[in-house]
Formats: sequence, C-alpha cells, structure tokens
Amino acid sequence: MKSAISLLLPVFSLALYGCQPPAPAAAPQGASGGSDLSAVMTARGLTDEDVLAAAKTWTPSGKHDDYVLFASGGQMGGLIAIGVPSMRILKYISVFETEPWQGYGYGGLSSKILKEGNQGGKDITWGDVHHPNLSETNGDYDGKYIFVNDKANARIAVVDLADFSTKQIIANPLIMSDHGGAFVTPNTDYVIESSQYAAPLGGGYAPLSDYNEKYRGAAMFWKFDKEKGRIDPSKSFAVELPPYMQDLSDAGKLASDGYVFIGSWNTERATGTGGDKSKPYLESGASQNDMDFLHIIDWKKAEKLVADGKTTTINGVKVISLETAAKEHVLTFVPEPKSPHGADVTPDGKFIVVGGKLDTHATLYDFAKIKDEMDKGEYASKDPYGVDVLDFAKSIKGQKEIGLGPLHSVFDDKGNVYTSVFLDSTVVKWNYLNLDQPTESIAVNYNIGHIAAAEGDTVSPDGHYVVAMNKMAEDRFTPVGPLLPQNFQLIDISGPTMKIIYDLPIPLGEPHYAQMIKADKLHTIPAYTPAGTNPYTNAVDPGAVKAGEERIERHGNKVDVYMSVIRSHFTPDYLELNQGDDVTLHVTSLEQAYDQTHGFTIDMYNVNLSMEPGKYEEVHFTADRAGVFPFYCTEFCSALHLEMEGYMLVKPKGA
Ligand code: CUK
Ligand code: CUA
Repeated sequence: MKSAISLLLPVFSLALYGCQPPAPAAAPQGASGGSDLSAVMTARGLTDEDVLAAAKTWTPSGKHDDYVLFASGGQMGGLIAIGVPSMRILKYISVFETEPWQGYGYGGLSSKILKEGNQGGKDITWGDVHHPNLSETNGDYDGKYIFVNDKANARIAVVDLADFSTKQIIANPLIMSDHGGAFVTPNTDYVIESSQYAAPLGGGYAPLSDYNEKYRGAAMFWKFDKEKGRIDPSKSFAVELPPYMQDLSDAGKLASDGYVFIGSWNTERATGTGGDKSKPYLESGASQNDMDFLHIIDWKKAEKLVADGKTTTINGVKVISLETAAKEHVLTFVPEPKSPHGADVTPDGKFIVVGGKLDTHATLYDFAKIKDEMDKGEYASKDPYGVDVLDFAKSIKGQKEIGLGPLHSVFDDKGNVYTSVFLDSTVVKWNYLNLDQPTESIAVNYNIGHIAAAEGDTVSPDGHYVVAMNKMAEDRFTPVGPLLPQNFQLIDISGPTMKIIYDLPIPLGEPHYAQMIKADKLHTIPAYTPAGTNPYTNAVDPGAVKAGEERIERHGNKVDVYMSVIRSHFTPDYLELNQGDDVTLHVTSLEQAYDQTHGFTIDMYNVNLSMEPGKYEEVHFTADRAGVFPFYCTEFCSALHLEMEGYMLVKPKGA
C-alpha cells in the first residue's frame, strides 16, 4: 500500500507552491524546514497522518469552507461562527453581551435590544449561552435564523442569519433559569425554552421548606412569527412542570412530530443542607434515585388547550397548570437512568437517545412503543403530582454500554450515533438501527461536553464531520496561565475509523452546544440596501438621509442631528451643542460597496457604532458633560481614515 504521504504529495505541493511544481529537494531551512515537504515534516516532527490531517483541513486563501459551525459562546454571551473543515473562526456574534467592534450595546439601536432583555428591572449585560438551534423547515436547517438561550437569566434570543446579528431578546417572565432550549419544532412553529432550577413561577418568594408545593419548572413554547422573524409572546404559552430539574430537550420530528422530550434530574427534590449536617448536599441528594423522568409533552394537544382557554395567567404568560397537564396527558413521564443529561431524537424521529451521566449506558427509547402505551392508557404508576408514568422496560428498544458519563449524542447518515462521554474523555460511535454492532471509541482531549455533527440535528444528517467540544485543554496548547481555553476537536467520520484532524482552542467563554450547517444554505446580505435601512425593521428608516439632506434641527433643548457617513467624512462634521441638550443622532451610511464599514465613536460619551454599508443607526443621549469631544471613525476605511473625524462642542451651562 502506498503511504499517505506519497498519495498526498501532489496535493500538498500544489497547496504550498500554487501552480509551480516544487524545486528539487532543498536543504532544510530553520525550524520550518524550508520548502521541501519531507524536510518540513522531519523538521517539525510530523507523521504521514499529521500531513493527511493537514491536507483535509488546510483551506487555501480565498477558498471557502463547506460548513459553518455555530457554537455557543457560553459566558461570553454570544455565538462563535467557525468554518469547517478549516476551523477558522469567522465571526463572534454578540447576543446578550455588549461588544464594541459590532457596536453592540454602545448607544445605538442594539442597546434597545439589550434593554428588552433586562429582567426584573435589572440591566443584564452578559448571558450564559448553552444551546444554539438553527431554524428548520420540514425538519431541515433552512439557514434563516438561529436561536440561543441564556441559562443564567432565562432568556431567548433571535439571531438573523442574513446579517449574523441579534434582532430580539425575550426575557422569560416565568422562570429564573433555563436549560432545555433553544430547540425548535420541525417547522420552527415554536422555540422551546424549559427551566432548569425550579423556583416559584413568576419570580415570587417561597421558603425551601415549601419546595414540593411552591417550586415549579416550566416548558415555554415561544411562538415564532416566520413572516416577521420575531417571537410573538402574545401567541406563546407554557406548561407547568414539577420541581424536578428539567434538563436538555429535543423536539420530535417525522414519527414523533408533535412531541417534545425533556430530561430531568433531582426527582428526589433535594434542596441542600442549609447547614444541617444530617441532610445531603444538593448534588448527592439529587443522585439517590436510580431513575429520573424523561418528560414527554404533547405540544399539539397543549396548543388546543390554550386555544380552548384552559390556562391560567402568570406574569402575562398563559400557563397550562401541572394538574391540567397531568389530567389531559399533555405531560407524561417515562423513567430514565440515572441523573441523565442529553435527550436527542434520531433523524427518523423514531427513537430518543438519553445519556446516563451517572450511568454507563445510553438508553434508546422507542417512540412507537411509547405512543402505543399512551394510546392504550397503559401506565405503570403516577408521580406525586398525578402525572402518569410509563413502564421503562416496555418503552425502550434497548441500552448500549457506552462508558463512564455519556452525555450528548449526534447522528450521521448511516444510523450511527456519536455519543460524548465526559468522564472517559471519548467519543463513542454506535448504531441505533443495529444495537449489536460493536462500538468504536476515540480518545478526545479532554472531558468532552457537547458534540456536533454536520447537519446533525436534521432529518438527513450529512456525515463527514463531528466536532468534539472538550471542556479541558490541559497540555494541548502553549500554556496561558491558570485559565485555559476549551478545545474543539474536528473528527473525520468519513472513513472506517474516526480520526481527529484539527484542534481549535476556544479562548472566550465555555461553549456548550453547537450546530453545523452546510455553508451554501446561508444567504447573507452584502450590505443594507437601500442605504438608510434600519437592520431591525428591514426598511429605510424615517430618520435616514440621502446625500444633501443632512441637517441639524433644534427645538428648544431638543436637538436632532441627521448625519451621513461616507469615505472619508461625516456630514455634518461638527456639532455645536449646549450642556443639557437632549440629543438624537440619526446616522446613515451612504456606502453600498462590499466590506466598506465605518465606525462612529464620540470620545468620553461611551458611544460607539459600527456603520456597515447602508446601515441606519440612532443614538439618543443627554449632552451632560461640557467640553470639546472629538468624534471619529474607528475602522481603517480608506487612506484618509484618520482624517475621518469631527467635533462635538458642548458649551457649558451659563457660558
Ligand atoms: S449542557 Cu453544557 S455540556 Cu448546557 Cu447542553 Cu451538556
Ligand atoms: Cu471611515 Cu475610517
């Protein structure tokens, strides 16, 4: 058999030398080894396999990636868009956090979006993003939107993939934290957000001694208006859940369309010690039962109950009470072992894979069996809240021995499941269509959390790649102090065995989930067209100006500035204000040229905008500090970029 390297030489030489064939073997030069491939390999200590991996991921300048991975940014509060297979970071998308480069949250229109996300009157300027979920049509990613949750502050955001920017943040008025979300139903009718840590619904107070009676979870069904591209809270509803900690969820599809599956832990309803040494910590208290409950929600039935008015209203949200949900079988349980984590529906919608976390198995639930039991009313027991519980053994196709700490599962196009195994630090491949097929395992570095596959959550996954999202990097990269990056490892799953072909350090936030979409499904806009388009209304803003219409209007102490931006000046380029003026800047970029972005910042006033071509922005502030404040363009936009500046003069009161 030919070695990988001899097969690769032509490919790699082309990559290195463009169209020129390599010169005859040259002597190694310095640490890189010069221009001869085998000399480079020797100098850098690379194996054939390393070079093969490089050839599979190296993407020459100007060539684009096949896939885009949208990874949660964790505590960074936003999203990271990464090209696959190159693993080049393409963009950070700010969602719940302020971010200066995108001018996100520094006085412009985006500040209003961030304000909508305030909870209980508190400014919240970060988020703990766990699960990005792409919009779907017929169970397939359609490339239009991506939704994310903020676990810490119970919020959901809508990101438009036309311009990769956040359009809406919805603060959940019912729950105090979320986790099972954002997940969409197969036609993006609903974006699902379920709670994690139980609390009194609506943000009220109750002592922990009332935990069983007063603390609750909820599954929120946010109605998505596909025309407007926004969530419509008025058409949304929630299902009240017992105070078990609801965990990950997934929406049914095809065979299981109309249902949502949510894992849970702490069916023990442990609440911690409160200093009483006879009581267990929450962690061990919540790990006593052999079984917790996989929640099965019939959302189409829930929708009918809402339409029939069988709801109560809490903080403005229509809620199907736990009692009604149990009685009407909107909510049914099936036992799941043991403090489980992921719940992932297979591409055909026929099965649900649950990772055991404290168990060594993945459990494969058979939806046809579940449906049959529910249709016949065959229940094994009831939980303390009157919710019917199905029989475990009757509801599963089987279990697969996976290893220590199975968490999340994704799928390829051949019935293979790739399960992340946290404690073992492995990805384990098995087949849900044939449970007798032996498993294959690959070591990852280290402590994998989530895992993502190409088109992996659709009704037709692509195969090719999975990405292991490892929590710990340890020795993988040059040390950077005690706070280390996470490590995304790209795994080639196209061959007979899995191969790691790239390590990408993630230096911001701890990402949780990611989804990977075919790049050609994304249709981004090159500019806001026509010039003056408000990115939040997708229409030319009434405050926008055309060239020649720029002006300053003053009515008493209210000042409206209609300003334009184009290479390389602002019009008007100085503003004479009086201290205390109530100022609104209406800023229009007159550019339409691709990649011709300007910035607009007012020194000392915490105002900073990104003016992409054609964009309309609006800033409202009080000119409360007197003095002379330069404003300038922060993007190196032209040869006269430094000259793209002006003055805001604020005359002191009484001067
Ligand atoms: S969770 Cu983080 S590794 Cu929030 Cu999806 Cu499992
Ligand atoms: Cu415009 Cu620099």
